[in-house]
Amino acid sequence: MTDTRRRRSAEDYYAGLPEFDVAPLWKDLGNLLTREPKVKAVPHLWRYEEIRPQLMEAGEVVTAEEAERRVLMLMNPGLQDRPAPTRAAATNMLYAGLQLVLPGEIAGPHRHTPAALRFIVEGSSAYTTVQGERTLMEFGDMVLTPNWAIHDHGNESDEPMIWLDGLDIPLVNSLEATFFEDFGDDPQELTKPIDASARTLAAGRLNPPEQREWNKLYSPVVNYPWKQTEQTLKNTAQDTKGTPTDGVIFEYTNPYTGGPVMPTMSCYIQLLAPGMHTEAHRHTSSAVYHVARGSGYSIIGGQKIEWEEKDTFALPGWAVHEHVNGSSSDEAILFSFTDEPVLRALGLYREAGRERQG
Ligand code: GTQ
Repeated sequence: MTDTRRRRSAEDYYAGLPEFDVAPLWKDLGNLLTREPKVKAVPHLWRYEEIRPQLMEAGEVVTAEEAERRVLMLMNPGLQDRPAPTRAAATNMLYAGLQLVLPGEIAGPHRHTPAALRFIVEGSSAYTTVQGERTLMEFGDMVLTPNWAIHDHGNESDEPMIWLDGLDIPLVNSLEATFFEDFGDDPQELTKPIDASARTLAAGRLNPPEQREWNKLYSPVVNYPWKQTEQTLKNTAQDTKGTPTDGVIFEYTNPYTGGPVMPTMSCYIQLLAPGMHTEAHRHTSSAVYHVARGSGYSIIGGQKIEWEEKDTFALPGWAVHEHVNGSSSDEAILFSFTDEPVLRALGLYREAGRERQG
């Protein structure tokens, strides 16, 4: 049988394809399968000195109760053409925000599938209650509110409380796996002693028998207290300058597994000795850094980010970076959270050394 059809022009062929909801791979291959990650997030600094007044003004515009959570979200300028559910992002998959709870305020209990962590920036002894366990928070404490854990905040002290929120909202929204449930305005009932997990578990070496039954993907510890964190850093810094790329660095861990605190995000604390200039490297994971102590700069993707105490900055995935402690007398301490556990779990974590940029 002979085919008597006249072949259409290629142009007509392409024009006809959308009608069938198909498209030619060969026209798009280079966009779909890039030689390296094409990262849209940009290196960015949020200066506390600038953001704090904006946040305090939010305290006059809206109550914590009205707002549900009074948070200024840190919006990465490179991601602002995304749709709303993933635009609120400090890096590709990480959300960050600064939250204010004023004296006497309550942010009522709720839960959601995106997981959260807090790093306390300012204030003293406001609380977060997680699944019936209340923790009183101090500067530098790192507090977990994992996937689907009921949590509420309140401030019974007489000073404002401000902390950095880290959540995996862009990731969970990309996966279309977000659920949310509200439990009203009253604080949840306390079913455990205050700071029970911090007092019994944070040493990380002595675990109770319940570790054998723990079947959650996250750490049983609610609060990783700054006192212990800082002491560990300082003790170690007396003996060593730590790793070439990160100085003295520790990962916060789930004491039952030694693994990251949550399946989607891991947290680190690092100390840069006076004058330290780290080696440059890059990795596919992204991170949000917060300056706990000291001042200096980081060079990220060729851009100099000059940071001071309480500033927050974004490290996009695959961006070459190095950190410099700008002081010749004082230590610098950086807190960070990262999406590294996701990339590792999926076999997508890569790391490479690079020449310094400055
Ligand atoms: O404190 O529960 O920054 O639910 C975003 C969503 C904080 C919180 C955020 C939240 C919270």
